Formats: sequence, structure tokens, C-alpha cells
Amino acid sequence: MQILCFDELDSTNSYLKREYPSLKDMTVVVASHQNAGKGRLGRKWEDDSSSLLFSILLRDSLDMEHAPLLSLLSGVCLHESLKDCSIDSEIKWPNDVLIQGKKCAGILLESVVSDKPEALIVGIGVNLNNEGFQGELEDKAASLFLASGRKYDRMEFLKVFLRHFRRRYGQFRKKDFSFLSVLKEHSYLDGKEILLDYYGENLKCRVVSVLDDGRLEVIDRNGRIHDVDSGEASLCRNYSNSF
Ligand code: BT5
Repeated sequence: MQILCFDELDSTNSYLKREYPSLKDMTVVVASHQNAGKGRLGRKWEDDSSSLLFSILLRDSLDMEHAPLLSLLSGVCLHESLKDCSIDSEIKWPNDVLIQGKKCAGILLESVVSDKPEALIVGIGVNLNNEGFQGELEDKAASLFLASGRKYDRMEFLKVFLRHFRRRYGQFRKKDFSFLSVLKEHSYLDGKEILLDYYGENLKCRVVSVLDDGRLEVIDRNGRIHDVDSGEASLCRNYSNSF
């Protein structure tokens, strides 16, 4: 597994999108800082140089049918890595990891497709040693340091994560999706009221649970059940008022 390290990049995902033709399956790119870190749907990923920011390139034997599950798989591996640091976390479908309800990690899964699928890129930002957050993130973000009072070595934490990822991705390739049971057990959204962007419509609903296939089962205000996958729906926000 080749690990490429940079002091600064625009975005580790963007780097792999540009450079993947010359790189091997499972190449990992790490940056100490990103000047154009990306979240999903054009959103930004902020860092103050105290985070772990990396992307993994997947090129061989791509399973595009199950590819969206890789975001959930990565969330489970982050949860397991935090557990190794004695930090409890929950996984917020489809791509966040939370410590005491605050986001400490986000996952951005991107694909490169031309005539055929060329690459999948799993990008992950983990707030490691942040001593605080500003503005919009002040009350919403967590870091491992804020949770534990300890500072973490970026490469050590990456190694822990990659150990979990290699094992889980090996299982995934054999169609063993047992990571989903960990997700179900540590799912943040169960029972919560949320607003989903569902085929362009805002759907106010209550989460029932994550299903065995990784979809999210929700119930709308008319009592109708919907099983949504992350490609069909994105979470607008938690909706605090009951409906
Ligand atoms: C994500 O998007 O959570 C995916 C983030 C992926 C970041 C990694 S870093 C390495 C790789 N290279 C990249 O360029 N990206 C990946 P989303 O679910 O859209 O969440 C974005 C939202 O999270 C923002 O709109 C903010 O509200 C919040 N946010 C931004 N920075 C944050 C941070 N450091 N900690 C917690 N929340 C943050």
C-alpha cells in the first residue's frame, strides 16, 4: 500500500481524480492541509492543519453496484479506529461519524467513470487535534483531542484506520457485508426526526433504522414507510419538532 504525503493540496480527492491513471489500487494520499477541501454537494470541508485528511484510491475489480456502501463501510472503520483510542462514537448515515452528537469525521465517496468505471475515491477528514472550532462549526464539530484531552499522531491514526479498512474491504470484495451489523448497532439516527431531500422533495420523516442492505428505513407523516439509499436521498438536517 503506497502512502503519498503532502504538506498542502487543494483536496486529496481532487488529487486522486487527476493522478489516478498512474497510481496503483489502494494508493493513499494524505495532506496536512487542504486549501479547497470538499464535502458533498459542493459543501466545504474545513481544516486548521490539525486534522487527518486523506483519500484512498480503489481501481481493481470495482463493484459499482455496491459502491455506495463504501461510505458506510468507512464510517464503521472510523468507529472501530476511535474505539481503539477508547473513544465512543456513532455513525450518522450515510457519511458522518459523531462523538457525543458532534461531527468528528466526514466521508466523501467519488467515482471516475468514462466508458467504464475507472476508479472509486474514498476521501476522509478526521478532526484529530483541533483545540476548538469557529463560526458555523463551533457547536457542531468534535475532535479526538476535545473528546479525550490527548493529542494524536496523524500517521499512527491513519495506520489504525487502514488496518480496519483493509480487513473490511477484503470482506466487502467477497460480498461479506458484515460491517453493516456494526453500523446498525451504532447508528446515530435511529428514532430521530429528519428532513430528507428525496428525489428533490423535502420529506419530513422519522428514522426507523438502518436496514440489512444499508438503506435507511424512514416513516413519513402519513405513516408511509420508505427505504431510501444514499444515492436517492441526502439528509438535510435533524428536525427537532415532532410532526
Ligand atoms: C462530508 O461532507 O462530511 C465529507 C467530508 C470529506 C472530507 C475529506 S478530507 C479528505 C478528502 N478530500 C476532500 O476534499 N474531501 C475529503 P458533507 O456531509 O457534505 O458535510 C460537509 C459539512 O460538514 C459542511 O457543510 C460543514 O457543515 C461541516 N464541516 C465542514 N468541515 C468540518 C469539520 N472539519 N468538522 C466537522 N464538520 C465540518
